[in-house]
Amino acid sequence: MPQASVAPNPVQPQAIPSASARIVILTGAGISQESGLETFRDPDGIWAKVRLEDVATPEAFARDPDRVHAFYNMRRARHRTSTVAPNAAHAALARLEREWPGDVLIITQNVDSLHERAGSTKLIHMHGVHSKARCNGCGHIVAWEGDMSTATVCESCSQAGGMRPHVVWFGEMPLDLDRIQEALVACDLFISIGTSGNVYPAAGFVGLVRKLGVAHTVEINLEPSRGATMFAEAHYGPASVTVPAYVAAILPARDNG
Ligand code: BV8
Repeated sequence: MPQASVAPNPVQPQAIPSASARIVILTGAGISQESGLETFRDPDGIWAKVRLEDVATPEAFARDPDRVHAFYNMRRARHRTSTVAPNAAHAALARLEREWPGDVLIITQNVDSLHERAGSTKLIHMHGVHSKARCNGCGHIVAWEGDMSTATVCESCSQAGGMRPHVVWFGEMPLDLDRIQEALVACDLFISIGTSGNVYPAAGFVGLVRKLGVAHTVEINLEPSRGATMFAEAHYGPASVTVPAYVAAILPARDNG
């Protein structure tokens, strides 16, 4: 019986991390693109259809809250459709967390819940999440799946008009920056997946890691990002192909003991 031919792995890592390596992974909208969610800066992306200054800043919310609520209600509804589900890239990162002997932490810029739905648990949503709402009045945070409006009443302070998506807008401080800084300083491998490298402070993480001079840096993206030259290694192609291939390529070394 001829040996079934095994297709060569399309991804050949330049460096296989040691078993104790602490891995930090930054993800952006590109990892969710094949799950049916639009990216931001691709030609057909979200910012090609609406100005971020009109829907993703505190000033926009103060100026026209109905417009901002309509924007996030539309995106929240999109996330609820049954066709939007984790893809092979999300699944591969959940596998890496399960099977890698060292620490694995995902820092995502995404506000979708696809990493959690794929099984990842070590996860920081630095730009918040669609699935929560926050009261501008008292700061109360609550799980939120449906539409929201200026008539929505806060269950804690009973005020209306102040409920907003629990996401980080431009000009607002991202979440968990202390934990993120600690993880970046301590990591041995920094992997950036599906992000264009346009938005700070996330786009600056690779520079911070490089300055420390310890960790290996890998970019996995559809095409070179704005920060491409900062990475020691890069693999380009759809995340649903490149991420599972990269994870499989660094894990077998473990399988052989
Ligand atoms: C901050 C909200 C202070 C939730 C988002 C002037 C005034 C005020 C601030 C600034 C300013 N100038 C600069 C700034 C800083 C600003 C900034 O960076 N602006 C940019 C536009 C220049 N940043 C901020 O305001 C941040 N806060 O700075 O606070 C501070 C902070 C730290 C310390 C001290 C002070 C807050 C930024 C957060 C803004 N909120 N989202 C929501 O609505 O979703 S940002 C938004 O962009 C999303 O979160 C998104 O995740 C993020 C980054 O975009 P990407 O994920 O990279 O998506 P993009 O479409 O760009 O790229 C997709 C990539 O995937 C592409 O490369 C593509 O090739 C690839 N791809 C596509 N398909 C695939 C694929 N790859 C693989 N496979 C595929 N199939």
